[in-house]
Amino acid sequence: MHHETRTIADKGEATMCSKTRWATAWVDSRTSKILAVGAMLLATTLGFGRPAQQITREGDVSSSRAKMSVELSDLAERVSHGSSANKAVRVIVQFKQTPEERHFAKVQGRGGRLSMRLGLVRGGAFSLPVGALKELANDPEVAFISPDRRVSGVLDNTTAAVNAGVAWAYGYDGTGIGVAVIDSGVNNTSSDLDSRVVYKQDFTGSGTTTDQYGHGTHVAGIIGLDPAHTAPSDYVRKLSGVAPKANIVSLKVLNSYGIGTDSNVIAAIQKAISLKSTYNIRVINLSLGRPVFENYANDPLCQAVESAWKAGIVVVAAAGNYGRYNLGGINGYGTITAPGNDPYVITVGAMKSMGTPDRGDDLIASYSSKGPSLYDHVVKPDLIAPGNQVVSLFPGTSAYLPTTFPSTLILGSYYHCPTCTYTSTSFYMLSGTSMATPVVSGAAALLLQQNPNLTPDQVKARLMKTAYKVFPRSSTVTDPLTGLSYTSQYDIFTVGAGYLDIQAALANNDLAPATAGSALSPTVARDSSGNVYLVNGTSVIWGGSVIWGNSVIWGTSVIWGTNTVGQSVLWGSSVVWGNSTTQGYSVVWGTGTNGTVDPASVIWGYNFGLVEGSAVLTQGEN
Ligand SMILES: [Ca+2]
Repeated sequence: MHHETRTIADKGEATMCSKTRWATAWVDSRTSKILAVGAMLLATTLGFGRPAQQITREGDVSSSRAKMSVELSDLAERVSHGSSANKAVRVIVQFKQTPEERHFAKVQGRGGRLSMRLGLVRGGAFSLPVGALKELANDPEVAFISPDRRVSGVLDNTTAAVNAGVAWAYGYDGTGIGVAVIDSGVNNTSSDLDSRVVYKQDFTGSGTTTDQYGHGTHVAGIIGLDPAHTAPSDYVRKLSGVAPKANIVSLKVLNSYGIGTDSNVIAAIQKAISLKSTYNIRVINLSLGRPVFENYANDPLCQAVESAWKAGIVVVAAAGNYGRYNLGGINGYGTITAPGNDPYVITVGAMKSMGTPDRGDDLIASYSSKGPSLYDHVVKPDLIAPGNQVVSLFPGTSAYLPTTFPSTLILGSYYHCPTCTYTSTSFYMLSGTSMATPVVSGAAALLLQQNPNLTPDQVKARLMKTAYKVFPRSSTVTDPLTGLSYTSQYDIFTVGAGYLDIQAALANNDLAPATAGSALSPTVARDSSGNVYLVNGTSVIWGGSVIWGNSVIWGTSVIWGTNTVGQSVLWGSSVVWGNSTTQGYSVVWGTGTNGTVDPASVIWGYNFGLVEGSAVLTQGEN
């Protein structure tokens, strides 16, 4: 079972995971070629050792090989001499004719357990002892046996895009690392997470630690969902969190409508710091935010997260979902939310997996908030990670989000079986930088498991330096409801240092200085000509293109592409660069009327920008 938790369907991950995935009969393409050669040699040897007529007879060893996929064939060879012959493997058996009961009985007679009939391929899916593979393949009525290969799911796409499978293959799964999820609570009704929610506390005054909104459970699942416990063997998709053995500390600060207050969040951060040694809390996940009203040095929410950082905790915060805002011609620039505007934390924007595990087709979500931060002009986000249309844990049928927005619900066909038409009460789908943030939190947990001595700065610098930096120059999406188009540039204020790559981060040994603040996000300044420059300040590691990529940084000048004066540089609006807090505030966040901002309210896709925020959360972007 331990190995099976690491399986993911993506081909690229299969390549990296082959060594530890043998029990589930996965091999990489390179290995299978080697095996194929070995199998041919073996078959030839056997052939020479037998009368010629047996070579072609049904039931011969060589014919049984021909009727099994190469990975199963090799698996069967390996265990035939060992004690693992009774170990079950999930297979699809195809018969030469439409199977009748006697066909299924044949498999069951060899210890197979039928999990699903597959009339379309004249066969069925079974769990079968490895030792029975050869015999079954020798059956003249059997056409072919192959592993019941996993297809990819959306969370699979999420973990695949950031190369999480490699971490699992190396044995990094978050074991022993505590992640504080400061959110709407975590419902651990599913044992996918159950035993690892090690602490719960309510800060909202609701009198319950239950996730009444439905957000925190989903977020916690992206970090720590472990499919090993509950996903039955007949599931066609197994969804896994990024750090599926991490412990979760649930601190509830958002009420049943997803609203909380600064004070609740600050109290929760304080609690997380006080519990740090008890639960080895090394990461705080903040998939929440509210508008920026003042410099981070004054903002109490920012000061609270800085305290956590000083206490040695990696703080990961959402960038915000306001990247489509264009009031004052800002094109979504200057919309990073607090506390994501704080230079000490890791701020995360959202990519779209495009429904595939390969990251090559991934695009930025146009709703992902962009930097620089208002007033302080901090370069944000720091990283981007998959956050669009992510399937994760369902909070229960009475929670606000799934009840209010049926579009978030998914069918059993999504992960259970192709013909399962029931509405899932195990998983559902949400979108936004809220979902991208826990992907990075999970990654931080993996890095800290690998090297517990890393400081928060060192974790941040490692993740940023090793982030994938190959992007298109721009992409455009049209909202199907409004017909409005949004063009995203892949610049430093949109994608930060790049797309999270866990494989690259784990393989890297570079250490930022242990000096506190060594990975402070830099600030930028704009001269009278409109040129934008990095201001490195006390930071010592942001000097060059290593962190940001050549296409966005040249010297200390922030450029986009190769054309520094390109007409399509969108972030020129003076509003974003203004030093007047009232000017910036009123344009970016609006004042009064519809969408009134309550300064005391920590909002997330609700109060301010209610309609758009909700649409992002519940539908994402195609
Ligand atoms: Ca993809």
